[in-house]
Amino acid sequence: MIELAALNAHHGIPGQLTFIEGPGGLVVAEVTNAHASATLVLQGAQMLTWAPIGQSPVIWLSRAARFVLGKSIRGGAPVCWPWFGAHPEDKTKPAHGFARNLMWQVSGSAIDPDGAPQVKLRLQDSDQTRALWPYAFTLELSVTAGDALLIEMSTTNNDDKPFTITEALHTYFAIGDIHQATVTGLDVARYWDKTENFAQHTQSGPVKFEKETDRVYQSDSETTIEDPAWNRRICIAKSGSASTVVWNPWIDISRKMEGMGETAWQGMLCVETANAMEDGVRVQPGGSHVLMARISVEDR
Ligand code: TA6
Repeated sequence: MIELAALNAHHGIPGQLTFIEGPGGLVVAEVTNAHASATLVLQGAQMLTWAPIGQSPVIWLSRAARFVLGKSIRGGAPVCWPWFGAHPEDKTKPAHGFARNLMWQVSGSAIDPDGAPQVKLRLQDSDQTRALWPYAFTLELSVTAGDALLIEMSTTNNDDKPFTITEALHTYFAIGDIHQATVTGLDVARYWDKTENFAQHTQSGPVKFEKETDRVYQSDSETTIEDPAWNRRICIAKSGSASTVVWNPWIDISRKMEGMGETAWQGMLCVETANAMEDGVRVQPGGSHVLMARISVEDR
């Protein structure tokens, strides 16, 4: 068990950032201040919750989520890295890579100039990661939880050979009603449809939801979730990202999916800041790449 007292002494910020023992004994960084409340679990550097003060949750966390060491938690913002989806050659390797299942180290904390607490977590290669992916790397995730939520993930290649990653901030958003929600900002973008064996299509107008939706869009644009049921919109600005993944499992998959809950699909939607499919990122020895998502919410 990570020593909570030492973590709080080194990285805690009195009244704003505290490390606590969360469900399943997992260590959680808890932010509560005048701007927002948020939680981030050290396992997987996974955001669990975030809401500006006065708003209902913006990041969705399943009520049926299981908190188990070494397993991704259903909801929040799991980190998919160094591959997104199934491993391209070896389906026995973990889906969405290994970063979401491993314990990260706290590498820093601060208050940004707007008064928002910032936490930095780091993951480095180990025997365990090199058995799955044979490269030396540093992966760093920085979260700034204020009126807006800023997530920056930087990949550094510490190896002597280049590598290519696919990746995603697999963010689950809380919405009032999937039947009424739409996603704008993807008009005319090309996408691969996983529900049609990755057939390619072009988006026309806003994305609407009438059935299982699982798509990788080629787009570096900002997207907006329009949520008439809760009378608000969620804006997702990004950089370092050539793909946006849009996912809702709908009824049948939700029933079978671990930690999801039977009816939960009606109140969630994933819009993921990613580099996937053809848009993997090549990182040279000594080089870095930064993926950034900035999430904000406003009334409609
Ligand atoms: O991003 C969409 C997706 O790749 C879907 O195909 C779906 O399986 C989902 O992620 C969840 O994956 P997980 O491995 O967390 O169950």
